[in-house]
Amino acid sequence: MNLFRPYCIQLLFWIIVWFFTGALRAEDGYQLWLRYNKISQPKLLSHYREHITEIVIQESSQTFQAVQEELRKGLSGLLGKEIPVVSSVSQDGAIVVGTLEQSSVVRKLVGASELESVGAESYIIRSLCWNNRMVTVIAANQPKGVLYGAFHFLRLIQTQQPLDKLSIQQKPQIQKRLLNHWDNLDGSVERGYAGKSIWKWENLPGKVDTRYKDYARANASIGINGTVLNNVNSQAEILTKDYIEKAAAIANVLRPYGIQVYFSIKFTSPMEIGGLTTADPLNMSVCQWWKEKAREIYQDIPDFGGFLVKAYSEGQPGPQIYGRSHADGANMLAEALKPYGGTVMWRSFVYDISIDKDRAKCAYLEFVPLDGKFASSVFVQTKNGPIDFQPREPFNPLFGAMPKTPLMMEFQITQEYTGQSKHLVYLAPQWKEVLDSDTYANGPGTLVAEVVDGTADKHTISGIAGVSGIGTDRNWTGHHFSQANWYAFGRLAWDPSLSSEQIAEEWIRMTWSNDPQVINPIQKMMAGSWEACVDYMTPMGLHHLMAEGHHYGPQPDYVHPGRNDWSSTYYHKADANGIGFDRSEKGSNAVSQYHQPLRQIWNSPKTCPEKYLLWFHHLPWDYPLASGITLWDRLNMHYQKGVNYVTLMQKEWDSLQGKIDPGRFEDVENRLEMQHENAGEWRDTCLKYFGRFAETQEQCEP
Ligand code: GCW
Repeated sequence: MNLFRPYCIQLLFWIIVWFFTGALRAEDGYQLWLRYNKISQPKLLSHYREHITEIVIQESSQTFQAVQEELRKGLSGLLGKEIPVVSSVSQDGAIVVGTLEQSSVVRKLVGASELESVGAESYIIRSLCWNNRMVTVIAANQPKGVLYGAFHFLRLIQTQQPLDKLSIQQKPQIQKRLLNHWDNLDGSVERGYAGKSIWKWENLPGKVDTRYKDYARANASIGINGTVLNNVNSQAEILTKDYIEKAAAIANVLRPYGIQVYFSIKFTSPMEIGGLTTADPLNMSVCQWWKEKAREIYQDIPDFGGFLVKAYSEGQPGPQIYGRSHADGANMLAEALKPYGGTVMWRSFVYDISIDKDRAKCAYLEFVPLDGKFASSVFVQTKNGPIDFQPREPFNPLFGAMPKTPLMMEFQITQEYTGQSKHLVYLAPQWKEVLDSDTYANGPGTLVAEVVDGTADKHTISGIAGVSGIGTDRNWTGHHFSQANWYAFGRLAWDPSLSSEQIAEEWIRMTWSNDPQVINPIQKMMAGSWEACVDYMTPMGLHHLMAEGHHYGPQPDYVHPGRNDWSSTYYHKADANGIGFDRSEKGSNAVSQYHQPLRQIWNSPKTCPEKYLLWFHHLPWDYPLASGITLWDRLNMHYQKGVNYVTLMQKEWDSLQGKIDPGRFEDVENRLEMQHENAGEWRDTCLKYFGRFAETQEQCEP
């Protein structure tokens, strides 16, 4: 007996250790921001337990099953006890969830007029006193709105907000909020850094991966309502019967979560899989083929969203082969989808430099003349900047130049040019900079966000797309912090006026911890991480200095053997006389594609903001900046500043040891170390290369 005693004490000791460190047990990031860990502060917990005692649901559609499942899972996790689902209010703390049409309780609590004006995806969450009972109602016109409301309600608890006196009304600012997967049918992902494609085409339709449902939950929780399953560098096979059936199986999982599926299509599909000899959009048999194809798709996927098209760009075929325009191609597809309400998203990512030697000008020159020629269900999907998802670009001048065409914004969530899954770079500030830019299209105060949400030009459709960074990695995105970019994309798509700080705080609280000692350092890390990346990669308006092909590290000396505009030297134009791309009136005159006063401000190096200086100007190395510092010295400062910030992020992160679960802590720690090393490489390689010119330059005439 005595011999046994020390073991018991030891066991007890370990049980106590296990209990108190329970919250820090290794996590792998799979749950994303939907962790639903039990609230640990007793006071808060009793507040929530008081306000949540039962879930009142009277509906049973698939979406309502999803709502019920999520609320049960979320609330039982957060509150640490089962919350019963009932069909009528029986006590204080009832959470009444439903639509006006189907739920008699909702009808009693909410006036029809309140919901009438808000639209299909909107919802209200309100604290009420009813029959002397304290209740919370989550109500909407459509089940989908209720689902969004339920996720919002869970978020309130996850971020530890009080639940009394709730009065929330939400409505998405942008209608189509899509992820674009650049996933190939062989399971690889173009510009994917988080493993393989999550779509297991070889197992579909028979075997449906359980991950699809978690994908749907995560997306619905941030309001994403559509997903393009395959790469814009498309393969015709996606339109074969087999693949339509496979996609239908995915669509069945996503549907209850309000997510429609879309395909990227290859323009020559009628020839490749349809046996036709042409893909000319004005040819009757081609039009007929697409109509038939649309019919076939909608038979299997009744809520199919539509087609995304990369045409006549980077080797993809397009209507131009037949002497037809982008509008001819897009309208033919729109006609085929019309009976079913499908949408066409025609990309403006084209740069035929026979049109203009400055790649940044090409899309504008091709697309602006087509404004007004697209069918009403066609979006022109446009990247945020005029080149290609660079760490920083001025906004794409197409925003504000095609008032008769709804422009769908395309952001890149996957970090092709921003350190891939090795660098911690929070991209919301980049997207905000673009969305908040004034195009001056209808006079001062016509923001890019307003062009995108349709209000600037009174469009009835609006859309935004993010190129997905999702893969089969256990944590979905490779870097744990890349999850923040997925999250932020969804939140900004819902409401572009949210601040990047606000979004970061929500995400941190849900993904890491509600402890201010964790929130503050992570906020700090994220806040400056994008600017740091710009600094150590491409400061002051530089762009496309990345290594050829993989686009990860620096290669400022790269010269493409065949295409000038695929060379780094084409973009920075460094020589003994200076550095930068002259896009002023004296140069390519790309400034003329912007409205006044931007055109004028950006045209002069004196007034052009430093962040765009070398985007618009070629300047001598000793060009004196307003601060009195020379351009070359300033460039050096930026590169160093970027690297310093990574050191700061490392310090902040190290301060969190013991406050973050060890699995995720170490993973991020290791990646920060890599980032630091690589940021240093960027600085050293670029400064060494530019220094060859800068430090031999003859001095400017005073
Ligand atoms: O950024 C470039 C990428 C290509 C991509 C292309 C595009 C899908 O390097 O990989 O192709 O843009 O957006 O079409």
